[in-house]
Amino acid sequence: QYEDVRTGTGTGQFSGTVPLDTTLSGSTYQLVDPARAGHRTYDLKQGTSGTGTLYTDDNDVWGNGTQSDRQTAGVDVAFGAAATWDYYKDVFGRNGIRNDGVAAYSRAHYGNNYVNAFWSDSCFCMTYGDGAGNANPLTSLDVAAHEMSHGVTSATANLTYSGESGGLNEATSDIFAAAVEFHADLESDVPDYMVGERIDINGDGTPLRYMDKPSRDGASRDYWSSSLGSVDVHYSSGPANHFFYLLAEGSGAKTVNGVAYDSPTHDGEAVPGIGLENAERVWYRALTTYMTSTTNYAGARTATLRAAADLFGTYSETYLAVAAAWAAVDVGD
Ligand code: ASN
Ligand code: ZN
Repeated sequence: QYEDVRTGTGTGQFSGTVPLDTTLSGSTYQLVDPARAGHRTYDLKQGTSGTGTLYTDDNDVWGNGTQSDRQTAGVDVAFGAAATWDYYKDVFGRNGIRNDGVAAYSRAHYGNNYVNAFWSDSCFCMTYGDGAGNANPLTSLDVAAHEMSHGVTSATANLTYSGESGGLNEATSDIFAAAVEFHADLESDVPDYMVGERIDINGDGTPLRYMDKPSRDGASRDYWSSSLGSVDVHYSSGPANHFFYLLAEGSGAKTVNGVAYDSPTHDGEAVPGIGLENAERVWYRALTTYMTSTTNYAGARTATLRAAADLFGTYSETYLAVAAAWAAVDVGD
């Protein structure tokens, strides 16, 4: 099917003004992205099922950054899907969520006062609520990358969404949410190791989750313990997020892009950072090559050590840093 490829411009609430790949059908532009397998973005118009209405526009200038414009959320989630697609393609050569060149789709304006967003395997789609009260729409780049990465996890390790494997599933989405932010490197959304910092879901400007010291949110665990498997998956992700931060940036106090972090370790031991991009490669290879649906924290340690051995050599500096970062969150010795 012939598609007339256009480059439009959108202004999201979080993305700022960004280029958007769109499609011209007759005299109407559609939020259909021909550069990324035809990813489509829909306005659910507060519905909770089906696809609602495909976003269309007369002049290929989308949204104005305010919530009262229905297109604004569409711009943010279309941009988030594109940036996440590009991240997996550019960094890992992954061609879409299932690596089969098939696009998912996105649905904005789900329900009323819905303060969440989610991935669904059954529709192979991402869905975003508008928030409520103080909480902004759940449409920021890290939220989109988090949800889309649930699709990647489903298509690869398929980590079961409960117990320790559930925490690793959640951590995988947080890890790639941060990675996508750094890769996109937006001026309007300075890359950081926090999740949901633009949403203001707590109403006091604090993020949903912190990776340098997960317990900063008041609920996430910093370290593995034998009770971790009975903790909600959004909090049992903590030790793996903490591992990842330590592996990327190292322990102690550090400022990245003007944001201050201070990452503790279990026994006060120092952990060297190997850099974010190397840490991403280790986690991605572990996820796609060695983790399975039942992988627990001990298994994640083994999987990442194997990945580091494949990528950098057994007992390489990187391999030893992986071991040290796990020990620092009390996994292995
Ligand atoms: N936004 C949540 C998440 O992706 C939805 C859920 O609880 N699964 O983790
Ligand atoms: Zn999640």
